[in-house]
Amino acid sequence: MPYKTLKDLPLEEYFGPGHRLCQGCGAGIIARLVTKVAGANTIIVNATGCVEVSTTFYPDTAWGVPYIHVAFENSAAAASGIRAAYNAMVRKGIVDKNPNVIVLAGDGGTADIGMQALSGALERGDHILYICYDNEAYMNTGIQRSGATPYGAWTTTSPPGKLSPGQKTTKKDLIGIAVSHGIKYAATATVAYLLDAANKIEKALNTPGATFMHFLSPCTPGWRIDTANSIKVSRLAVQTALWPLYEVVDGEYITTVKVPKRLPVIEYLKAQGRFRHLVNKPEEVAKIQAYADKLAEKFGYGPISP
Ligand SMILES: Cc1ncc(C[n+]2csc(CCOP(=O)(O)OP(=O)(O)O)c2C)c(N)n1
Repeated sequence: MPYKTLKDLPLEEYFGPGHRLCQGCGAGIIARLVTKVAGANTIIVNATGCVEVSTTFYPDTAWGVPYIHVAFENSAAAASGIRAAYNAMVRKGIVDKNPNVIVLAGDGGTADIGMQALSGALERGDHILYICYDNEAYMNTGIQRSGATPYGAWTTTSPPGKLSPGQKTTKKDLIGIAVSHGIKYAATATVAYLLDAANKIEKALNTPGATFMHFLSPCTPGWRIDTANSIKVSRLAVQTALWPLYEVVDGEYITTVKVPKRLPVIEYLKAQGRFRHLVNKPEEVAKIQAYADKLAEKFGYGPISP
């Protein structure tokens, strides 16, 4: 663990203030942390989405490292190509250092639209770090559901009503999908646990081959939360076991942040407007609680404690 406290993080900043992400946006915190840990010798490959539109307003850029915006479908393929080009340039002595190649893509760009390119890169084992910042919907285009939207959440395309709880399906298990490709390192993270996240980014970058990180990224307009509450809500996701923090090293699942006393999921649900329609429906809350209980069992989180 290279970082024991947040004070150990590099002071250098490669993701500047002046980006136009919302106040309280998780993705801005993730971009800042990732570039801090990765350092100057890094290339960011960014799929279409909030991060792209909000950090690259012509003629400005928030990026202090080389950055490329690619189409939604092919961010992992573009990263593979950059890696192959640098491998060749290092071999030929044109450059002496191989950069970190890091993809940043939303859940729409990962769980749905960019899945085939991601699968190809993971299966080939190209040495890239793919980071999905998961705000649990297509936020940039106005909050449409994705394959990573959780059960019961309101979005504009999963509206709750008499016959609908909101989103009708559960989230895709992106880590499970990534791990099934035989990669050596995958991890979950979120912005309320920055030290845990920083150490995972470092570990992923130092692991040969393809690595994958799944970051829960609060979205204040999409989750219907106050801008001041995004860290609190991200912490509640972990404390309720809806977002356990773990890593998968060579196929072995290891919990990195233990939660001996769990909170009931209602605490997470009632903190967000996107679940407002569910909080007085005990049968729906029970379904989400059962989902969290399974995760708690898998990752060794403790019992619910008042
Ligand atoms: C192939 C394609 N389909 C749709 C769009 C329109 N589009 C641009 S951004 C976006 C939402 C992206 O969602 P996500 O990947 O979850 O990232 P977020 O906006 O939440 O950051 C969509 C649908 C597009 N640019 N390209």
